[in-house]
Amino acid sequence: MKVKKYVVKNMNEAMAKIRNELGKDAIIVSQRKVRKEGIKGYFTPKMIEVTAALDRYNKDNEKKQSMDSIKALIYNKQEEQKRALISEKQIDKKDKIIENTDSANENIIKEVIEMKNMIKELQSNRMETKDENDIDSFIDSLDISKESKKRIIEEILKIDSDNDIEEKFKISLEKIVPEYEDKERKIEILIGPTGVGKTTTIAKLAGRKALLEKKKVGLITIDTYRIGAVEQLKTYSEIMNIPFKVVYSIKEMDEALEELKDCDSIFIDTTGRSAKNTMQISELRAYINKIPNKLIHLVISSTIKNKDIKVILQGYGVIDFDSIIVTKLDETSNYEILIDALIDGNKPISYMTLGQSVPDDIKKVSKNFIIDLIVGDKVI
Ligand SMILES: Nc1nc2c(ncn2[C@@H]2O[C@H](COP(=O)(O)OP(=O)(O)O)[C@@H](O)[C@H]2O)c(=O)[nH]1
Ligand SMILES: [Mg+2]
Repeated sequence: MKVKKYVVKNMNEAMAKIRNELGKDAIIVSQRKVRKEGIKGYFTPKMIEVTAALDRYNKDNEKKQSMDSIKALIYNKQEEQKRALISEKQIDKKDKIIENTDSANENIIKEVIEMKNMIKELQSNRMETKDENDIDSFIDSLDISKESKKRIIEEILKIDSDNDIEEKFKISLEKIVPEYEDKERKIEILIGPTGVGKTTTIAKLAGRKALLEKKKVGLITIDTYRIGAVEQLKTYSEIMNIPFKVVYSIKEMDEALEELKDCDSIFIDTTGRSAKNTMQISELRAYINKIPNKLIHLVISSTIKNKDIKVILQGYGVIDFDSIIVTKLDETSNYEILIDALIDGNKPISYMTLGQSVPDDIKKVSKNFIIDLIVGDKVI
């Protein structure tokens, strides 16, 4: 801490001097009107005495250095006081700077100001450390992948506010969670691993379109591998009385789409593929590439582990899907898995499914809904 007094005619002069001598980081500690010393002082306008300080304390210093600087400060002050006692009051006529020439009282005031600032600085350093510990233990408590933790910490550190860690977490999610923009496309395709709920979700989406929106809906399945898979969707199509086509080859896809051309909406169900089997995924991609005017949703289950989510999203990453549908949220209360899905997938979540009931247990979700769910402001 460097403190200097300036006796000047006006504040402009003071600012120029402070800037020149102490630099732009100096702060003004006090200012008061004074007279020049001696008889002359009564015949000249009052001057301003400005005290400015420059905090030279380096935030990055270790504790030892801060202790050293306090020791040095105290030593300097003691020396200063000794000098002050034996020296005459003087004004340096050249630049009107009074340095180390004030009374012992003024030195004490100066010292108190410096010590106060020093304590403030040490306190704020301690708070920063406490804050960092808070962030670490909070992030550690989240059941998410290492990469997701890193990403959230990055966002939290960008936040320049006094909010508590939970609020900072929420603010960071605002940056991470994208909003799903509903693109009206005639064809919607669901892809994803086996058993996550693709067929059930197709039935829900088709049912809502047909029953609630009164649209003409068609269903196609290319899931001809699993025994019973065709029957499952066929049963739904019969209950809802909507046309249903089974496609066994890429060529048949064109024909099925042609036959359903009068429909407002067509939903296509696919076979569950292992995300690790690149051959199977490439085959699926070949089917999908043939389909025009489409929206692709990747279906994942909220009941799987974080590391599996990563594998699925990486494996399916070769297909340019538009959104993620998260199923079976009724079976878990770990909504943190949504963070991994969003960060690993880098795609918005469009729907969540919350049970086996067709067509009721599905919900289109907004960014705010997802954030509230993750931070615990909402339960489902
Ligand atoms: N609890 C619960 N079960 C679901 C949900 N969605 C689907 N399922 C069940 O998950 C199982 C697999 O669903 P299915 O649609 O056949 O999955 P697919 O293999 O991806 O087509 C079935 O027993 C469904 O009833 C859901 O949101 N919640
Ligand atoms: Mg299925």
